[in-house]
Amino acid sequence: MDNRIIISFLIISFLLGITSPFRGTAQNESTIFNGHEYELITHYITWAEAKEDCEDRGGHLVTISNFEENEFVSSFAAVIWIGFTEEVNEGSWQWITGETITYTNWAPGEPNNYGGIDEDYAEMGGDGRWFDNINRDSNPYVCEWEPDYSEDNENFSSLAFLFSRVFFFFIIIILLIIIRRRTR
Ligand SMILES: [Ca+2]
Ligand SMILES: [Ca+2]
Ligand SMILES: [Ca+2]
Repeated sequence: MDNRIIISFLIISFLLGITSPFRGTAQNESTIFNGHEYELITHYITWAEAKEDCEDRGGHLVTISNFEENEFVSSFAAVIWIGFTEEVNEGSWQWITGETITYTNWAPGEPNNYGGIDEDYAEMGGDGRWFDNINRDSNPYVCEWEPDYSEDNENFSSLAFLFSRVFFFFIIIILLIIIRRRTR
């Protein structure tokens, strides 16, 4: 009787181990392009809030390296925030990831600090053209996950998963030995 309870407990522990919380956070509804993951988040919030939300999700507000990436990202929505800003130094636009600027696609006359108001945050229009704007809660946004990041995360997860399996296996063997000795 006691042994049956203990064995049932061991089986349940083992099954729980299969779903142990070691796997990386899966991204729902994300799309992969050139090895990077992208997801449109349809909250209409400020650029700064969008930046923070993407970081909370383990990625960053989207950065654009070339025409192809720009075309791909512009297909997500009519207007989105992108991770380009000159908030640190007026006149010196930078990607939030610190990556080198290899491509820009400003609309004619932009960036323009429209109406004499200091606009420091870039948004992409549906045609893929960029505009500077103020930090207002006006746009959805696209988060991006770098390929190296997700690979490291997966490798770590599968390693942790393997260790958790081996750990459970040894615990069960040890407990079974204890049970056998007691019942003799
Ligand atoms: Ca990018
Ligand atoms: Ca500005
Ligand atoms: Ca502008």
